[in-house]
Amino acid sequence: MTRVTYGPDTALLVVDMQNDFCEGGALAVAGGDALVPAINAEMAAANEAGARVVASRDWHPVEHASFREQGGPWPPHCIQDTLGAAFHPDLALPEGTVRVSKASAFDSDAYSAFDGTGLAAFLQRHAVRRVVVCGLALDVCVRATALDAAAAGFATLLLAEASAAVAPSGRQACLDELRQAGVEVFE
Ligand code: VGL
Ligand code: ZN
Repeated sequence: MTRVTYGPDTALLVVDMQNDFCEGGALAVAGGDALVPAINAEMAAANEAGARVVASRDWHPVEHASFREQGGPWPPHCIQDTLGAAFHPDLALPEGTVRVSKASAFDSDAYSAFDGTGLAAFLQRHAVRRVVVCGLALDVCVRATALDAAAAGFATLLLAEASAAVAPSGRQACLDELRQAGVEVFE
């Protein structure tokens, strides 16, 4: 059961629930798949209450700057239009879910769903004041997205149980950092 009261002033932002970040993927995050049922329930609750659902996806070109071969930190992942870049097949995106693609320039990375996408202005245009964040990976793109949401002036909630970290050992430090930045963390 969701602990969030959703309404039209709230957006649920589901970050990067893509095959490459789930079991068997190119950059698999332990426990990624297991989040799907909880996120589906959250999306259904949000949608029913008139909250907008937004799903971001990491959407890299070939030879992206973040790939090891190009000197970046990650193995190749989420290459545009590949199976690895597709949303997890069991993710039940409600009709009307807004898709946001990010990190599509060859020469730069973007961890936050707000980075270079115009998402903040889109949400403001729709009178959204509150953003609820979940998904993958807690210590990378979820972290950056929640920090940007708070910095943009949205009341920001993180659903920690609907998020998993690349480096689980850093989980608590990450949650503390988000709290420090004004994000309300639901554990
Ligand atoms: C992500 C590593 C590289 C993420 C994206 O979505 O958390 N992590 N690119
Ligand atoms: Zn990436």
